[in-house]
Amino acid sequence: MSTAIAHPNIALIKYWGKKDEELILPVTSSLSVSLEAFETRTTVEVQVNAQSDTASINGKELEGNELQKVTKLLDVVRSSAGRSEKAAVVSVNTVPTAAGLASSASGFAALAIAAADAYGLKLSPRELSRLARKGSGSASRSLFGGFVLWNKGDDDESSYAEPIEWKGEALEMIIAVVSAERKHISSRTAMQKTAATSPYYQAWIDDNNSLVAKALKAVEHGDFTTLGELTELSTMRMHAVMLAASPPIRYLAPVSLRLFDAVTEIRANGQQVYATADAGPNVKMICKAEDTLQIIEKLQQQFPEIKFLRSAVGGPPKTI
Ligand code: 2P0
Repeated sequence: MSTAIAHPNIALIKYWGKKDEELILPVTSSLSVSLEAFETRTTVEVQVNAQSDTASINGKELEGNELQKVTKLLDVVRSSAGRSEKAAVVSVNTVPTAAGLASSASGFAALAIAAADAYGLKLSPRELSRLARKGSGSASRSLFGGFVLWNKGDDDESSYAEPIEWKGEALEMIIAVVSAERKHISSRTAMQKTAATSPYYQAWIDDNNSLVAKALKAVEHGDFTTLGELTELSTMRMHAVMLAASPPIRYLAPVSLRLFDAVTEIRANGQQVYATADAGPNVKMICKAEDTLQIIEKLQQQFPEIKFLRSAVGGPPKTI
């Protein structure tokens, strides 16, 4: 039996689309930051006599497609380990489900680590990031703490995540929880529809790869201004490419855009904060740790109905 804990991550430079659906090889590299405040804790227990795998998240048994994704990852582990026993997976998520933070990233990262350990596979963090990637793309980035680059690569071997050192001041994230509604269209499906129908898709690929290269330099130089500006560009360009799909895919709500405006205004008044949003209406912001409280205060005045969560930059996953 093995238990692992992993943190979610927020992409600053986004992943939006695959060139290989089976191996989950992305069309662009991406760059993220880990969140300390939340975690997924997953236990994998090998079951000698079981006929099939079981999995639960926060006490709820998974079925259908969700269970299939877990079994698929366990099959990869079993095949490498030369084992065939089924497993029981129990996962506890402290990522607030309403926060719009992809729990699939921390979930599949914790599952990859716990499953490899439970079946006796000794894998390096890089190998574990490749394994987690096959469960969910963004999970490859949750194998490390801090700032993380997921190299798109061009095959299973070369598509992995690695940590990059941030040389700047301490940063924090603010999460504006605007909606607890489930997504009307999953990221996976939305990516496929964007690739198939958006006339701007190739431009997105070319441009986002160049943003990754610039963001890497900004991280290496501790240049928060450039990193923040690139984050907003990658965010808006990701939403733009999916808005151009047919039919259009729109995750941002009117309140999301009002939050982006509020962030621009706070910045104009001298505090550095940059906003991003993923496959949902919630807005996440990145700022200097010394400014977090004041920024939340300003936002709270303007948006009394919204709950603002904060998080420091998270560390790497661990086994217990
Ligand atoms: C990201 N997102 O880079 C992007 C930005 C959402 C918007 O990765 O199909 O759950 O399992 O590989 O990783 C969400 O998609 O998709 C995501 P799959 P995933 O964080």
